[in-house]
Amino acid sequence: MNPAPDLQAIGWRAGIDPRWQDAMAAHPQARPARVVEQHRSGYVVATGPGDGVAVESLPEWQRPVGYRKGTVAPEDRPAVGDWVLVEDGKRIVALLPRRSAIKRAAAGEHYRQQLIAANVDVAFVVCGLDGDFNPRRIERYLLLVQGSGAQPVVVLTKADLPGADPAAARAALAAIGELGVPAVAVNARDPAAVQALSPWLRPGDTAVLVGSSGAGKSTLTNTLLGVDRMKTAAVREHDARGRHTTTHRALLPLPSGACLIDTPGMRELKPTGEEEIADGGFADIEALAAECRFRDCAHGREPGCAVRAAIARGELDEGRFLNYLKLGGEVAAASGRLASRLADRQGAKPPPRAPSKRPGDRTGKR
Ligand SMILES: Nc1nc2c(ncn2[C@@H]2O[C@H](COP(=O)(O)OP(=O)(O)O)[C@@H](O)[C@H]2O)c(=O)[nH]1
Ligand SMILES: [Mg+2]
Ligand SMILES: [Zn+2]
Repeated sequence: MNPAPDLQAIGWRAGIDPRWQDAMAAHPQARPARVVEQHRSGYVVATGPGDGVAVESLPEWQRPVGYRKGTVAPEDRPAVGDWVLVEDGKRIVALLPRRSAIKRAAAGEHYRQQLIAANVDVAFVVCGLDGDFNPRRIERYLLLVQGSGAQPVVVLTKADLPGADPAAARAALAAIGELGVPAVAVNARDPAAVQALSPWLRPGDTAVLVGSSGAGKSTLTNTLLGVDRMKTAAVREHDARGRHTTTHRALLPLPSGACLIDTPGMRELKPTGEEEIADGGFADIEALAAECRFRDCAHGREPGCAVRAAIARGELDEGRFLNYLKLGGEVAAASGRLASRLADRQGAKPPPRAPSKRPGDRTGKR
């Protein structure tokens, strides 16, 4: 199959992923399309720039996500950036395997994952150089992005503000720099300045913007688009935080030939339990910990603790160490919850994954 140039304008890569063959053979009438918007009520897909259509999808993807044995886990349902097969231009019949997925754990009593974006090449971790600048938060984002298959790039916005100090920010992010993660400081409102991101926005690339509300994600999107497509918010002065103005995730083709996914600010970015703690830029702390006298050193008051010694010598930032402990604890707790969910699911009989609609099975109860 020779995809139309239109598909290439929304991130279609040359050739077809060999893992897609089975799904394509099972649905010979269906055509590939990309999920460009995700709403509570359903999906909008496109086969080219600017032609989004609302489509139906499989009933098992429409059921409430709440925990029920045998329901399709949220990370196995389509998300923005996914390639899907669409029949008659109006019905998603299959989700095609992903080359990358950025996920977090959803808040709530039961373990659930939430997909932030799929099939992305680059994740721009956006943080303002204003009062909201927070290296600890950037470490958290990196931890979640590193294992996703997408390349992280830190984008420090508001470099034009009087108090902005890009050099100090880069110094605070030195350990992240050691991982080879670039940090670019920009004025997100300035079209010339945002050209600094063009190495990651080549034709066919898909990038996602992540970062807290008010960081400048929608501003960057608008500047890169050259038009104001996304609503932006004035920052409240007392706490430098913006209001949530981006209400859904959307994939937008850029003039450069790349695609950009803007996301609503995420208040809580919890690890899924699949992360590697060193990916948050903590490899140096892990190396120090290996030098502690006790193998199970908790780096508290144990004698011979190499980590505490490094903090005392001023060689390790204590705030970064505390974040390492906090994130490490969260990853460990989440991986425990993930393991018990997997065990649970193996115990439960999985539902038949019918490719077509099954009328009469609308309640999702079983
Ligand atoms: N001066 C300046 N203001 C910015 C910059 N980036 C974002 N802003 C402002 O910060 C506020 C929040 O930006 P917005 O793009 O809505 O943030 P989002 O929540 O991450 O999408 C808006 O008032 C923007 O105009 C920047 O680089 N420089
Ligand atoms: Mg926004
Ligand atoms: Zn120790």
